[in-house]
Amino acid sequence: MNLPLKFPGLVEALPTASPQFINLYNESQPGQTQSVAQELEEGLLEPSATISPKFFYNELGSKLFEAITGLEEYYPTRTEAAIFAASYPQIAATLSESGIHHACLIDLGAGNCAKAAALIPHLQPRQYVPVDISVEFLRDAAAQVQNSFPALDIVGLGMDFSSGLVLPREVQSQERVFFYPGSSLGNFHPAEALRFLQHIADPAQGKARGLLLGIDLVKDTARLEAAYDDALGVTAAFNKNLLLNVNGLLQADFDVRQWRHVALFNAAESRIEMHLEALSELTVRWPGHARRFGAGERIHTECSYKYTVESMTALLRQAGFGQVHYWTDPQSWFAVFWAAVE
Ligand code: AVI
Repeated sequence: MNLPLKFPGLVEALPTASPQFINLYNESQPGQTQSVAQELEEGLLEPSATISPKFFYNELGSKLFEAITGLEEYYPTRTEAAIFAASYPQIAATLSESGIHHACLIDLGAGNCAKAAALIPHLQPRQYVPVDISVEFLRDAAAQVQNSFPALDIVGLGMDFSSGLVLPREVQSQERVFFYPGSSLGNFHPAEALRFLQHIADPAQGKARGLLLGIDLVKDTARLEAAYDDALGVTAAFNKNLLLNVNGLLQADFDVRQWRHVALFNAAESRIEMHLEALSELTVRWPGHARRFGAGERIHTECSYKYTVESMTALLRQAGFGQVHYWTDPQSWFAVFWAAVE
């Protein structure tokens, strides 16, 4: 997962050659023009207040997200895992038929590296590059991958790739295969998703052979909404914890007891929206500013776009990818795509 904003830019190497870790986070990355406080303040002062979902993932938020992935209602994680488990041989064969051998596997939002660790025996990459906003988070995970695959060259990268994906020269320049599971692309607005995909497919980059992508599919509204509003209230806690994180980052005085979790499927936009709704009229203060919220007024905290096989195929083609293959589960709830760069 993309984790919080707490690690200064530095380049560190462990005593052993692999895994090595490179932290590019907080260095001047494309698009990083504002401070965290400015970004939060701007969103809160908009007529319809917003907070970026990247602020979900402080330490507690990351734990809450992990808990979400184990919930009965949150089908995407286990459904994607089942698709991979059933399809590894075909996925490996598809890549091999495209002439891809000993790839450099670039794992976007690698988190605990578990999904890639299951893929590695099938793809047999020469290099594995887990990328996450927190290089600290990657350390233990990458060390475990290294234990399981001692000969594999591992380069952990700390970077916020949502604002640009410029890879350092330590990353193998040929046969790059991007791995973006978990439907995280769905948290981008479609125009941003297109830009992100275009960047990966861009022949001017010249290095990518393709993208292995996991994406959640459109389905009935009740199932979608239950996945984002579970009976135990874990997703509600995940959403409200955003306010605690903002209190820390902005020295604001949000009181989580004054807010209600709202999750709804916006069919016209094909997205789940998460909001926090003020239970009564209230004012939130932070140094130099205040924002009044009326009773029932909302802060928009997340969009999770749901695609069809057709709409995702069209987006991949529009982004410049060539051949597109996909695998899905028996209920067509989730899909794994292989999009080749030709
Ligand atoms: C990380 N991302 C793909 C999750 C999703 O389903 O959009 C984040 C999440 N938000 C609430 N539950 C899970």
